[in-house]
Amino acid sequence: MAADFSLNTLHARMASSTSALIIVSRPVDPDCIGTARALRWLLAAQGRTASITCFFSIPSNMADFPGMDEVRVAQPESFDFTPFDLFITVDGSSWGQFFGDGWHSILGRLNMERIVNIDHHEPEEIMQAIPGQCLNIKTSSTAQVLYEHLIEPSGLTPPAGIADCLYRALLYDTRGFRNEMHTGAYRFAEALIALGADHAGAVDVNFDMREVQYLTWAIQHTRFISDLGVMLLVIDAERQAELEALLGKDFLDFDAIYKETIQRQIAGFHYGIILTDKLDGSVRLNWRTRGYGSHLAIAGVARKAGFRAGGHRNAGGGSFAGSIQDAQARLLEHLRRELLN
Ligand SMILES: [Mn+2]
Repeated sequence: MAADFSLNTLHARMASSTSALIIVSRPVDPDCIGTARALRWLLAAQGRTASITCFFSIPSNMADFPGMDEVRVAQPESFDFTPFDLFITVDGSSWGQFFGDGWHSILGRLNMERIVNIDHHEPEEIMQAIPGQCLNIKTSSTAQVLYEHLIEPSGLTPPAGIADCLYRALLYDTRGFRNEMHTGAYRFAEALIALGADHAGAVDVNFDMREVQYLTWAIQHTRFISDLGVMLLVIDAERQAELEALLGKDFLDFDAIYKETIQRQIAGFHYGIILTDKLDGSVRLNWRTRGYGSHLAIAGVARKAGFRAGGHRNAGGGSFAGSIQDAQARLLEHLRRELLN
């Protein structure tokens, strides 16, 4: 089994490491942070030193996540990687999710043999580059991968605070057991509750008012394309200026309610797509697909339309090199081709 081979490699790498760097992914969310904190605890409990680094800014909705003070935010270009003998990337499948757009030159400074990846996304370029060093299991969350393959077999008991982080990761990635349900997710949840995870605290969500403002704005700007069952939100330069005036520079951090309540929840609309002009000659793609029933995988259609695409089948993202007009036209053309033929 590939997983066993990777697990052995992972154990060997961890056993020979004295100072590990755990690198979290973009989007910075409860799964990557919760998993990173639990991994750091596990390594410490085994007598090893590890630190957690994030090469992106922390979104405002993650500022209150328990233990965020353990996460060091840094610039990858000026970061000193030399004190570390192991690099563990968690909860992402492509290099840019960890090292940003300049990932290629960053990788050139690292010993590729000292990188291991722990993840639950569709395998992508990291798997292609270092297949024997990836613990990639298709399951609810990277937190569950870590728990089942490293924490539980270690025989060590995580403290309540760590169980709580893992529980928040599980709830976030499954949106409260609605999506990405895989074998063992409830068992994992039950184990975390027994270890002291605070369920009431984890589900006590108070949305930022800006999420409501984003939702209102986004609904008004969404194109409901009935014959395709597609909801398309295009955020071009002009609309970005509008959003920035409304919500500030980090307006993209406030799309959670829209994504969860609109994108895959409206009868007759199976695909929720957002195209955002990155204003650097490229376009960001995000999608949510209804998980129930037989629907197209957007990643495949997007790739045919010239996008890079990855993530999960029903929730993912990607990018397009070119104008937002071209991105939109090509994606719609290919969606039409696939959906109406
Ligand atoms: Mn995840």
